[in-house]
Amino acid sequence: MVRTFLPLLLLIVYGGGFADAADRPNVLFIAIDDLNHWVGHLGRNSQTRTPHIDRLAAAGVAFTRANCAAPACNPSRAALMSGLRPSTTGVYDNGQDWKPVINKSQTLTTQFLDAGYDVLGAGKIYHGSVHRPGEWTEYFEGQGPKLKLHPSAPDDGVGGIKFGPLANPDEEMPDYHVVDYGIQQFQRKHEKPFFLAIGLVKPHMPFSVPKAYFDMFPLESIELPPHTQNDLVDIPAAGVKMARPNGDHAMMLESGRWKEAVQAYLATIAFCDAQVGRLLEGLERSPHKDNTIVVLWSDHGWHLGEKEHWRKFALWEEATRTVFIWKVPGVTTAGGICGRPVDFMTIYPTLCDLAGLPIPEHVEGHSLRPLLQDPQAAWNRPALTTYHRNNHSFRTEQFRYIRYADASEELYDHDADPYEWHNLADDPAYAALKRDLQKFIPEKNVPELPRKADGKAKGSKARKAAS
Ligand SMILES: [Ca+2]
Repeated sequence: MVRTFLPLLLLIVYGGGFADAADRPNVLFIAIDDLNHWVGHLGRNSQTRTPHIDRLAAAGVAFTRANCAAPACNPSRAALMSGLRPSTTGVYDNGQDWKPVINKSQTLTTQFLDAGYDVLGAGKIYHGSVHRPGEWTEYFEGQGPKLKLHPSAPDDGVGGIKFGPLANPDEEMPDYHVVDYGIQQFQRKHEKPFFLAIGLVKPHMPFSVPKAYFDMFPLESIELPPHTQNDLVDIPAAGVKMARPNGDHAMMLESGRWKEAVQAYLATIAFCDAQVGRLLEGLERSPHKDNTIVVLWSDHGWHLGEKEHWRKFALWEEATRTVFIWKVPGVTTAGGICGRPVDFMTIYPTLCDLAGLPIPEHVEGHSLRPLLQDPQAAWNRPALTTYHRNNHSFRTEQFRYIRYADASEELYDHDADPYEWHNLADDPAYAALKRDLQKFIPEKNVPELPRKADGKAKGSKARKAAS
């Protein structure tokens, strides 16, 4: 008896409960680009319209304090896909090549390939849509777009902040084709379980989508995000340097077109949401709907003038907090809301855990399984975001603590100050809190890798419109 049962028992123990590769769940991994917390269910912006993302949130567990590992595309995605923080690899910003410092054996997709999955990718998963051979079964690179501004657009934006409605219909948008690819995979017969990574490039700039989405947000109805005068006066020089108030923000104020940029971002989010909706409907209509884990994340947040800052590239709430949703058959319960502070280093180990794959030794994050099962479960660590060497931001349920490389600091009490207007770092009452959070500073903070020219700078105007 013992001889008969032992191998089966071992398989169950080491296979996470799945006796056979074919029994493992599929994974739908939805990567969004530059979507901040302006989704309906997070309540940060009452004007945003994201019914499909909100429907997914209501069907599973929505995290309300999810933070990226790094507030820029390249380091955020390299960390998430490798399990290695920027402080471990030296990939801190765009333009730093992750490929020489992250081995094939370390990536998330390699774990699923090795476990017998079909690993299918489309669109932007890594920055620049880079995908190395041998780490994917198949990759759909998308189609070169021919996008044209709508005749009603006066121009393509303000300085480096690019926006304006397009003359093209949805069907000509690159994300539309990437979603089509995903829908085709749901309809295909699969011999193996699949890991399907769908990477959407909107709402990344330019905030340019078909005009119908702009029409959803009439300019006269647009409200600016909450902001305060002289918000940078209590911020150390290292923070002001990240805000660059004399750059995009000065130009935006000068132009008088701040509301137009907000309108364009909302429109681009609404387009993104529509594509997520098509993808989710494709899954729901397929035979895989009850055996597919869905995880949706965006690589980081975005400022639209808060703290006199535009874009990501900073360590405040707007740049670091974003959408994060899990729907896991048999694990999550509809309507789950989790307020624990988590960062995206959790995604890799959670997916391995849920699929019954071993979590490789090098992976720095922790599985979210306890929170997926019970969103109120204990979670005793802050979310950590790093931007450039030795600059770290720690988010707890109540506070955000930022410590820059020169040891200057910011501290915000989100219960009293959800927009981070009052820096409390010099108040001695918080000395113990700061010390506690400093314990989470990574032990290793390796030097920055050399920067190469950003790959996105290449290519035609049309290609830029899609990136
Ligand atoms: Ca991005």
